[in-house]
Amino acid sequence: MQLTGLLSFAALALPLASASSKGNSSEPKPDKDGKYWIKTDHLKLGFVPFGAAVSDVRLNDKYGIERDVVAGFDNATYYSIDRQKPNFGNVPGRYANRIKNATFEIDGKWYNTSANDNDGLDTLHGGKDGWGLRNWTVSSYSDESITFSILDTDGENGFPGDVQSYVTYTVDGWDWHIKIIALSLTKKTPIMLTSHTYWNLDGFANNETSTALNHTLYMPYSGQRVGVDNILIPTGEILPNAKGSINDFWSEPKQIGANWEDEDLLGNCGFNCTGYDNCWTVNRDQLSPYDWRTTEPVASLSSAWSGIKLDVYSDQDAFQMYSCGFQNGSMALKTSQGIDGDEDFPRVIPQYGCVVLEPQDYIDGINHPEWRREKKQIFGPGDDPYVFQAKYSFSVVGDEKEECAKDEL
Ligand SMILES: *[C@@H]1O[C@H](CO)[C@@H](O)[C@H](O)[C@H]1NC(C)=O
Ligand SMILES: *[C@@H]1O[C@H](CO)[C@@H](O)[C@H](O)[C@H]1NC(C)=O
Ligand SMILES: *[C@@H]1O[C@H](CO)[C@@H](O)[C@H](O)[C@H]1NC(C)=O
Ligand SMILES: *[C@@H]1O[C@H](CO)[C@@H](O)[C@H](O)[C@H]1NC(C)=O
Ligand SMILES: *[C@@H]1O[C@H](CO)[C@@H](O)[C@H](O)[C@H]1NC(C)=O
Ligand SMILES: *[C@@H]1O[C@H](CO)[C@@H](O)[C@H](O)[C@H]1NC(C)=O
Ligand SMILES: *[C@@H]1O[C@H](CO)[C@@H](O)[C@H](O)[C@H]1NC(C)=O
Ligand SMILES: *[C@@H]1O[C@H](CO)[C@@H](O)[C@H](O)[C@H]1NC(C)=O
Ligand SMILES: CC(=O)N[C@H]1CO[C@H](CO)[C@@H](O)[C@@H]1O
Repeated sequence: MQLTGLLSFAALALPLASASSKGNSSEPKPDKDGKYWIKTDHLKLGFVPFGAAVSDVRLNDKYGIERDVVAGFDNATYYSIDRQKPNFGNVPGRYANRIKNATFEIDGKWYNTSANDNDGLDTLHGGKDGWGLRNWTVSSYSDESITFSILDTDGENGFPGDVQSYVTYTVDGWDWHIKIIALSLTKKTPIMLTSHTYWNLDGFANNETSTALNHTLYMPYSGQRVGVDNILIPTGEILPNAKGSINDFWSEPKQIGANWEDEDLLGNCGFNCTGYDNCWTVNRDQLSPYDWRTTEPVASLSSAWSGIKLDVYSDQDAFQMYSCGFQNGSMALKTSQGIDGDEDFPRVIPQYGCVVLEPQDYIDGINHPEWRREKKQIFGPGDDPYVFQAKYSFSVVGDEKEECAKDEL
């Protein structure tokens, strides 16, 4: 059984490792800050081994000014030093989001996982030593692509069996591609992964507002969401997002802050929390056959101030969005971000200053067998591997240079 698993994994890993043939992949070398960069003419992305995290996403805004649109730290070393562990840009694992009561059952056997959330009531992002908080290995690196790998062994954080995982990030023109593969080598285990990136499409340099509440979000396939209790544990209910309600981002694009005055928004993201930290389902089979790479994005986020727009294409069946309600100004911006010398805009991430977007599967599906997510979330030796794919496609709306070029034609 184990051999079959390894063989099928080797077959899968090969095309991964040679995903980008250009550039020099002989010796992975970070810059002086410990960051690994991949680039195109339009995008410059930085990565660190801690959590296999994206540290920087840089592109020009509509004025031609370079913006760094993700939260992160200035250097790789600080990711391990920082005490808040905000999961900036990382791959949480082996099971993203929450596990109710830090326990689950597979084939009649109960397992207890590291209870690192809500004062020990549940597991968050794989537990206290989850994948997002470990240094991954750089297993291949070129000018346009980087692959990180991790081996998570039997019993770590309470999960059964060895799991080997690879994440490959590739850039191409205006697109950032993410592919995550994980193979369960020895026992049946839950696996659910994502990319946990905090976005501010103004590079935290908007001189009219420091929040991201004016960013516009559209999730055309997300008419429903996973119901949660007041500590954000799924109740099992799949709830409707009626047209015009606070959680409706499907009927038309809407600013994140559009319903901020609505009293329903208090408690929508847990006890005494105003805003969003919710898992929307992605339902599109019934509309037409789709190709996740080319059919409409599952989510689009844009900011009129910078003109930067992000279209998220993904093969995942759910989508978490968090409006950064727990940020409180205690995280410093990177030197590449913010506004210098303006006391109205201190160089920190304010509450609601970012938007976290996480394509993933139905959260805590392992404790809701009635949702029938087992093929997507439980993997054993010899099974097909867990696969996550996404394409983050950028564009700049109202680019003055582009408009000029058009006028000249
Ligand atoms: C790749 O990098 C190594 C070490 O940095 C260097 O010796 C080698 O010449 C490079 N090869 C190419 C094709 O650039
Ligand atoms: C590393 O990054 C942290 C946080 O971004 C910063 O406070 C610190 O000064 C940096 N250290 C060095 C040596 O650059
Ligand atoms: C899991 O935790 C529960 C509650 O603390 C305990 O009763 C049970 O024995 C534990 N199971 C295992 C397999 O450790
Ligand atoms: C990750 O690697 C960095 C740099 O080598 C090191 O300082 C840090 O202690 C490591 N962190 C963990 C959690 O292993
Ligand atoms: C705000 O930023 C924009 C874009 O960089 C710039 O054009 C404008 O002059 C700035 N306004 C102020 C008041 O600094
Ligand atoms: C934010 O959006 C609202 C509604 O569209 C608009 O009235 C307001 O001027 C915008 N604020 C900023 C600072 O861009
Ligand atoms: C709810 O949050 C507000 C600040 O957002 C705080 O002032 C208040 O004390 C909190 N209430 C409770 C019951 O925790
Ligand atoms: C901000 O949040 C962090 C992390 O939860 C906490 O450690 C810190 O005490 C908070 N600071 C303030 C001023 O509330
Ligand atoms: C047995 C046990 O601890 N049950 C708890 C599981 O988690 C919910 C919250 O989501 C609690 O209400 C239960 O008490």
